[in-house]
Amino acid sequence: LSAYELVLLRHGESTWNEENRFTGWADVPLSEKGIKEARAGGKLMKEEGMKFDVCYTSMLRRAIHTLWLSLEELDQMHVPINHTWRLNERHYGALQGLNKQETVDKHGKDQVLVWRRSYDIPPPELDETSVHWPGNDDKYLGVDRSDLPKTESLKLTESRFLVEWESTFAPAIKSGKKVLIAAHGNTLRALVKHLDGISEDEITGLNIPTGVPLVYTLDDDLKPVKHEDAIAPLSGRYLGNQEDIRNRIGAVAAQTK
Ligand code: DG2
Repeated sequence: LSAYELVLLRHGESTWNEENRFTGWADVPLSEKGIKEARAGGKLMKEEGMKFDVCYTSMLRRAIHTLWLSLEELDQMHVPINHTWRLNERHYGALQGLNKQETVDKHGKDQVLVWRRSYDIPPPELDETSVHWPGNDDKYLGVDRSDLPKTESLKLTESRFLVEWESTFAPAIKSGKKVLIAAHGNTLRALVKHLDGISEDEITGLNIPTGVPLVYTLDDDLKPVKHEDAIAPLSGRYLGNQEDIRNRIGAVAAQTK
């Protein structure tokens, strides 16, 4: 029986996570705390003796930098890194840059929860004159303009991410490569929803903490094998102090009180 392993890592805290602002495709750096979290994530993987053959990340510096720092801690900086916009965070549309709590004060907690966590309702769209429209960013010159979002629900994020899962990530895992994916809160929610077959209802309550490696064991069909330390509805296990991790998951949910 062959078992595959896949490690997922949300980037460390960004400056806009720290300021509690909707980020999406805005390319903000890690905060000081985020840099420490990224290094700590790398140390945890090193303690487990993990070795990687290939890494995938987004086009956004908070995920890329997190990957660099964790590979440095792992002493595996030679491992190839591939970037794809399909791992970019869910585009937060016209909410990008706004403070999450101020948005609650203006639109109400329920509306903001719909924008943050509903499965298929996207936040309000931005228009093509906005600095937040990816068509105005040279990083995405190689991407078909019709693929560039003006806003995205989790459902839309999942469908554009799955293209890369099917064409690249899943074949790499099945070829026996040890894969590390460094990405974002909502792209990783989309990924674990797909892996664990989490329902549209249940995914609304799922939050992913920054900088904590999440380790999946997958069977021949890339179906997850439930780990005894898994926090439901996930089958994978988070590395590190489990109580601390639960607190950090709660803090993500509490960003909009
Ligand atoms: C956060 C997630 O993305 O925010 O876009 O604001 O993972 O890149 O920091 P990340 C953002 P929430 O959906 O948890 O509000």
